[in-house]
Amino acid sequence: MATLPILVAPDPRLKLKAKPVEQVDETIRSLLDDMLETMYAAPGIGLAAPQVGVSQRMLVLDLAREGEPRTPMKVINPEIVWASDEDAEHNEGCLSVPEHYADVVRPAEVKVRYLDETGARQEVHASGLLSTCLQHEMDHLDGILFLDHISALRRNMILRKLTKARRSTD
Ligand code: GNR
Ligand code: NI
Repeated sequence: MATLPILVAPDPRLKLKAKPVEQVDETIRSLLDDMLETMYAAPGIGLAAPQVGVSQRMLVLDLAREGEPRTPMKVINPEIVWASDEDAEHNEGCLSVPEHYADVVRPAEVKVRYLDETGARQEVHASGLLSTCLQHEMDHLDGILFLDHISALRRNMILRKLTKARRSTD
């Protein structure tokens, strides 16, 4: 296992639409394990493959709190098959937008169909933080960041700060 470097906005690779995983094989399983290790080390509650420079439709999640047993979830080729009419607002952060947070409105509940790490079809009905996090990670697969859900004014303010912070470390 290995931890992978996490891309930070405004990196153009975060804007790409990821390609479906064609075959759930050892290479994919190994990548998912590296993504989980990277997510736990960060630490974060979710990580999508494009954040580590892999343009494929897969993500990992674990909502367990520190000190609780781990509950890793590996999600391949996810699709939202149902979303509630009701919305919910949640304060979101992103490992690719370090140290910035914003309230984002999304459907409160979603039903997501996906493949697990054995290639078996799964479906989950998500609400609360799981719903928020699944939608946040699935956005990454389409090149969308939580910044794209807030006002252009706030988005550009955060992007300018990230660009400045990057320059000062170069
Ligand atoms: O660690 C993360 N926390 C978080 C909090 C609220 C809403 C979404 C998230 S996902 C984020 C990790 C990340 O950037 N995943 O793409
Ligand atoms: Ni994110």
